[in-house]
Amino acid sequence: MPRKKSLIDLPELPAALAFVRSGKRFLLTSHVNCDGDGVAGCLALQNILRSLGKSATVVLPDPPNPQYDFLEGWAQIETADSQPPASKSKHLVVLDCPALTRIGRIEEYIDKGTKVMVLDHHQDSLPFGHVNLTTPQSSSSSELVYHLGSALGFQLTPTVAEQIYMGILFDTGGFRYALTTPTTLEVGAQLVRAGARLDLVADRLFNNQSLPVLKLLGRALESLQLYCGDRVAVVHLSHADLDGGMDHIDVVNYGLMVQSVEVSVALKEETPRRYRVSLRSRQRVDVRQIAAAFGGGGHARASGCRLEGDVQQVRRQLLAEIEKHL
Ligand SMILES: [Mn+2]
Repeated sequence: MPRKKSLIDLPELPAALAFVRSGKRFLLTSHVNCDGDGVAGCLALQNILRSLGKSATVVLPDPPNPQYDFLEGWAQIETADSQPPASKSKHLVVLDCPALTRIGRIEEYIDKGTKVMVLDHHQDSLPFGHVNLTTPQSSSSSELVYHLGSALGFQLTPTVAEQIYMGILFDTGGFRYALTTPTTLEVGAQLVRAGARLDLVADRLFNNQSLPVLKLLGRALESLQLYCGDRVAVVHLSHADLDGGMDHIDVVNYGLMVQSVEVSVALKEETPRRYRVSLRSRQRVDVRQIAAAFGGGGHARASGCRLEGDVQQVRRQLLAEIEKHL
């Protein structure tokens, strides 16, 4: 990567560089139900650290989604054991995670001597690390890995370029969401120049469903209903649907394809009567505030929370809150 002035303002960049230089063995992790940005960012940072002669292991709270198995290093990702390791890691990097409460069993990998660095781009990110390389100005945590690697003088390889590119593509929906900045596009160009195969990554990310899952998507769309004068779309997936593999589709995005819809909601019944709620908005509504009203968080255009009850209760509660913001 060219070593010139950083493309983005990161006040804690010097502290992040010192953190990397002071460590020998690094553990890299992300939030529970780690998404494409978290997986790709961890793998890219692992390669950057190894290029500096460091040892780096990716350990996630749960098994990574096989959708990302084309990324080099995916098969070596470890999953947190119920038995945490006897010797705890001294340097832990937590990517794409706004709060320490969201790393699940990885918490058991930390003791008083563990130095923690956070790389995150959520608006509501808490500075829970000793070093916090965080800014909502970045499209993704993977983009932050690019800026960190660049400041470390890392020479991009095709492998790392492709990993970072995938994380960015995932979080920006293919450079389409509002969190895409001019800097994101510049970084994207550098990554493609360095060998990221943009057609392959887009294909693997967006055209990578099995036929049964695609059929389930059809069923999910059948459940789509409009509320609040057709400005809110709600899809509902039962526990049985999720068991069928429906969890692998980001069904919430489909609600926004309806012209009149401003806010799209997906209710996924993770366990009976416990719903994971995903919220998306087209332009105006800050769905992070809606999620926050129920203890959740995220971004202005994409957020989530959890609610308990039967589907009618959950939907009623959400619609009452959404209506305040329409
Ligand atoms: Mn992210």
